[in-house]
Amino acid sequence: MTKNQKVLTWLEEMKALVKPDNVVWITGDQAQLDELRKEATASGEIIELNKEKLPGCYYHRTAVNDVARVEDRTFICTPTKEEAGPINNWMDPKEAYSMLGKLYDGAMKGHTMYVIPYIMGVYGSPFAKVGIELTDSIYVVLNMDIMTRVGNKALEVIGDDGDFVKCLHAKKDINPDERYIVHFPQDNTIWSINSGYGGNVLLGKKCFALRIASAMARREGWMAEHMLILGVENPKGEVKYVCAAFPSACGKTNLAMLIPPEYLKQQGYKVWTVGDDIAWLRMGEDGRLWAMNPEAGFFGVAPGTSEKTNFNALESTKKNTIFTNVALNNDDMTVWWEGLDKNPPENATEWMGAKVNGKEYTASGNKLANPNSRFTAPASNCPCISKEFENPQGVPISAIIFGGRRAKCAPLVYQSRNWQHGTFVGATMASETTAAAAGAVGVVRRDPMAMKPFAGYNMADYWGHWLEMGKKLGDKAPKIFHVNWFRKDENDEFMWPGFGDNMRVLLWILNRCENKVEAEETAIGYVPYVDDINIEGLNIDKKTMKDLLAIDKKHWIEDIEDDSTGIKKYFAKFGDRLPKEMKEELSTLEKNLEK
Ligand code: GTP
Ligand code: SPV
Ligand code: MN
Repeated sequence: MTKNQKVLTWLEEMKALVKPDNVVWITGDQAQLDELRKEATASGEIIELNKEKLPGCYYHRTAVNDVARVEDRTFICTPTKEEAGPINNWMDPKEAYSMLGKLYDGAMKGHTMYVIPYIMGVYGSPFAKVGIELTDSIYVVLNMDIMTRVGNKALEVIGDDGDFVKCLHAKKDINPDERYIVHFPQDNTIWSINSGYGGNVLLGKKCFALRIASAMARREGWMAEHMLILGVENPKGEVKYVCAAFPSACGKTNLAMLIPPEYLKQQGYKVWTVGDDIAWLRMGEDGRLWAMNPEAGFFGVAPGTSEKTNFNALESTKKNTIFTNVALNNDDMTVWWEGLDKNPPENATEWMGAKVNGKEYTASGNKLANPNSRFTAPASNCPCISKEFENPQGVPISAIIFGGRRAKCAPLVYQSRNWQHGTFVGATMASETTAAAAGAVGVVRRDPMAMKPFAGYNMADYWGHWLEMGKKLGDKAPKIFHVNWFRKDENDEFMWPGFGDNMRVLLWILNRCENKVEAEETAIGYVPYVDDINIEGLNIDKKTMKDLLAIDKKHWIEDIEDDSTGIKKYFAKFGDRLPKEMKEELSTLEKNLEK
């Protein structure tokens, strides 16, 4: 398959460790993948769905204890603990290899090991990078085929001597007590064991394209970010691109594929999707910041996805898609999840595998689909995929948007004063936790740049790297904004309609980038004048808009001072490594709030 000695040597070592019965190289050939689909269907690992309604689609359930990323079992194994920083789990690399080596010993006995060479990024792009994942799971092979560019062309990219990211995954026995997702940034190596769920095992995604890549990016002077990339086309046909970093299950896929409200559609506005989860950013020859989506598919949250909320995502799942942990409609072999429509199937199988009457089951408050159930869909299925999706150079970025779930505090949108302040806005982001990671849901936690679970090195150094990038970009740097679609009123209801109507906020952002609209300078940055966010056709009054944009100094001071989640407590964790610019920005904010 390859003459690359680094690949062959590593493969021999790994074979000796996990001792598979045989080894199969994934070539990227469709006939081979078809055979694997047949094999996994025969064994029950996947179930083929309705050939007419969902051609090429399959259904899969993971173990009940294995339905989300496991952040407490995710490790960054840098030579010293300080390099991993205070908010990553750390193990000494030698100890980690030795401890895990024992778990992997013979883990693939009796099984086939699949060797998946894959490209993160556009084939032929100078910014693309290659990984090779070894796995004992056909489900992983089929998902990687959708999410990345797999097969011989990846081997071609690394050639006889090129480097690659070494990824080892074994399902073993899905024992949660021995589940580990471990990264060795110095060795470009990822070891994952005892899981079969998404972000824990599709090692090109969070493990490589964020944790390992963020460390590479710092060494090489670029950025790997948990960001969607979208293009807004105006009626003149000009397209401006923005990136947005929201924590897991906080609306990236939805924003990336949004359909503008009627009044804007009629004027000719359109949104094009370049990526929905990860962006690799670097300075282009023109001095601007350019973004490329390293992925080839969407691993999207199913619940809440409907024709109304995200038509384009739903359309993307109509063929060649894998559904994980949603509910099955046994009558016509289609899928269902909460929020798809109001008709749960009567003859259903819920996500844990029990046959239930879906109507009665949901009526008594049970969920048919796991809240973190997902679809794996090829990006090429997406009706609004950007024509720049395959552009090896990526797209130039006008604005970077941060955001999270904040019932209080953060207004609908505000703009930072400059890159340094914007870096502070990103660094102090907080959000209520979601089902995308194992653990409590709805708890406010700091999630800087939506990268808390994904930075492959010390977060303080990561902020330093952001500041460095800002210096390099100078006045060509994108403008930095913060949004909050999730502000709630006293009845605990979302105040902002969200979804397609977020376009109204995007337009304010782009107008700011082009100096087309004034804004009010406040303690936290620039906030829109109420009349500058168009509410035509919305069931929202001026008073609500005012509330959505209001800055309650009390909440902001609390956000800084809070004993458990406050910014001060948070920054203190990083000790001397905290960039001085972040301290400066904090004291500016405090002074502004006192006024
Ligand atoms: P990951 O794939 O985990 O990184 O998530 P994501 O950031 O892509 O989130 P996604 O777009 O899948 O949205 C997650 C959940 O938030 C879904 O249940 C959506 O229905 C909901 N959501 C998305 N956008 C909005 C919005 O503007 N308003 C409200 N209220 N909910 C939203
Ligand atoms: C996320 O949790 O941010 C995801 C899903 O995009 S996973 O691939 O599981 O990380
Ligand atoms: Mn994500």
